[in-house]
Amino acid sequence: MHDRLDPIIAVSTAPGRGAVGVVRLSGKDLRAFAWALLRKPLRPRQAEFLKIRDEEGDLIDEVLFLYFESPKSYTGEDVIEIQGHGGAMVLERIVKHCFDLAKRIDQETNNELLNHLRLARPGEFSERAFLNGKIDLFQAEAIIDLIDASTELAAKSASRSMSGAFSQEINHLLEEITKARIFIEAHIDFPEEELDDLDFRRVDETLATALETTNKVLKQTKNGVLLKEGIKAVIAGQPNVGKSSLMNLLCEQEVSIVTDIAGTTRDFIEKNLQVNGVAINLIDTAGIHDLGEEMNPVEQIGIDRAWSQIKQADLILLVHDASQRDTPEYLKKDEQLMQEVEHFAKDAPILHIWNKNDLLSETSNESPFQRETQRNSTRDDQVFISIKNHSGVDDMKAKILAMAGWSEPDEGGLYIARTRHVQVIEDVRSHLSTSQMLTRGEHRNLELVAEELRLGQNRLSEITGEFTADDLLGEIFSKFCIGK
Ligand SMILES: Nc1nc2c(ncn2[C@@H]2O[C@H](COP(=O)(O)OP(=O)(O)OP(=O)(O)O)[C@@H](O)[C@H]2O)c(=O)[nH]1
Ligand SMILES: [Mg+2]
Repeated sequence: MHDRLDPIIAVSTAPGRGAVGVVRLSGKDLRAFAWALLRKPLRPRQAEFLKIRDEEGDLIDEVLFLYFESPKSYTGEDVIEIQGHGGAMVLERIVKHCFDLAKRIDQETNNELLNHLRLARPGEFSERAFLNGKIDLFQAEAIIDLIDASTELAAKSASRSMSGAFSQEINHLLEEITKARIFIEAHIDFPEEELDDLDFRRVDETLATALETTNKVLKQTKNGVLLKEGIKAVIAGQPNVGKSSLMNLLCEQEVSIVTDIAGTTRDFIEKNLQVNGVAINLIDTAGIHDLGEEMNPVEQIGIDRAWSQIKQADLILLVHDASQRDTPEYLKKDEQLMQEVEHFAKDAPILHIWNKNDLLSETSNESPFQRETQRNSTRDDQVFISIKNHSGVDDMKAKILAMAGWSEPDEGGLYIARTRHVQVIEDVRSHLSTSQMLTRGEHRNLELVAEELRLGQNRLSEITGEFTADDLLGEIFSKFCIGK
């Protein structure tokens, strides 16, 4: 366990060459240190030009020096930022000089604290900001998400989360739960004041409102996870149905080879793209079919790899050939493939994409499939397209996003979030539903309602970090970069 009182130091800029590099220090009281470095009166938040020299008096670097006085700093402690030239060696020498200086001050002035100066762990500056109440845990997580953001939408959403807007929504929900809890606990404490039906209806209404807010927050959180993590979507299907054509269409470039020869794609092909701002890791795979007698080892490896991709997918785009939908032999194989994919995909949803719709109009309008097409086009897990004619593409994209768990953001806006938050909010929802059940009918039990609400309240507080175990904190901040 690192001591939370130790002053810490780190190079805050990314390793490698750069015009400027930043060394950052944070500690409860860095005035003596800042004075020893600067040798003139401290003016918080004002840049000072400074020549840093080593113990022998040789110049290490010419830097800009900034001092932020506690509590008006990123960490809430005293913070010093030294902006030097961005080379690994020069920054390392500045850090070493700071250690030497701290030791000297400690010897000369008996400043015990400075003797404990040590290198910061990853994320330790932000951890201190959290521990000192400058930001909550959700905001701290958003900081690293902003740094990691790979799309513009993810970056925008992360900065919105960082600003505390989403924490406010969580706190609002927390207030609603607290309100219901106070009402109920008051009646448990004063049982002589019997609750009548009207009171129970009031509790029921409060819980219904809280549940409504929870569902809204859950939708936003799921969107937030998608923005942060993106999804892995695997294109699968029988040979020659248009999988690689779909890959190229979505990537808007020729990444996969397309020919009319069945078995064109052998190895899987991977590409990162965005659909309406959501990052998708899209994978084209070899057509799956039974190789039978004519065992081709290369194709077999390709098919095995397709299966291994399907097993890891978050979403499967199962492509079918609509023009063969009235061919019993094709249908039989398709049926079997669908069952196998469902089995291996586990929880990943499957979007059925019926391609080559253009070929249908050339056949009879009375085809049974044609009729089914009309009937099914509104189903959420089916879409009919023609890559050749570019028809049905927008509908397909919308369904891809919807199946990935994306809901069109309402006035609540977009925030970045993590799977941990979704799990928390799902648990809160289940505590609220149980509470609601326990206020209704014969099985009313106020003690149990109060307990469910307490559990829900504690669980929700984990998001902002009011109620978070130390090991979870350690895990969260360890994902940060050093110096942040
Ligand atoms: N008419 C028509 N032909 C299409 C359509 N989409 C793809 N094709 C054709 O279908 C053939 C197979 O396309 P691919 O994209 O290579 O199919 P695949 O599923 O990747 O095939 P394998 O890699 O062999 O499994 C090509 O000749 C495409 O031009 C479409 O919407 N309409
Ligand atoms: Mg292909």
